[in-house]
Amino acid sequence: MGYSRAFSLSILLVGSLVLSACGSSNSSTPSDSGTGSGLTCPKGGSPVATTSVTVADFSFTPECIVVSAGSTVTWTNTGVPVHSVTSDTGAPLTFDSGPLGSAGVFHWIFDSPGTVNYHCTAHESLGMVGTVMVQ
Ligand SMILES: [Cu+2]
Repeated sequence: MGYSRAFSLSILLVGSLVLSACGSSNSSTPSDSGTGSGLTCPKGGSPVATTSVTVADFSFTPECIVVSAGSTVTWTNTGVPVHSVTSDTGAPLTFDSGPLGSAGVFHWIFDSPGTVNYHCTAHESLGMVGTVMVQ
């Protein structure tokens, strides 16, 4: 009984991955799925190769990272205000840290290549967004 549901979910994830390449509202989104050296972040520039992101000062630092498939990315709230790490609508996968208080830590494993945009639910309007590029 649970089988067909799980199967259709995985199809949905694959489909979303394709759509996500053009899902950003930024004017210049790289449509290249990212092979090797030429990765460009949604806001421009090259992604930083790291699996650790600091959540503080109403931003994610580094804002745009690149990891290899299978990596676990760790976000740590080093500030005081509560934030979240929440995948964008249309991202190839769905995650949500929920409220991440001071010293809070969130982990997520990125299994499949692609670009995952995320945001802080409370502060997206302040530009608190980030990107994980998975190779
Ligand atoms: Cu926030």
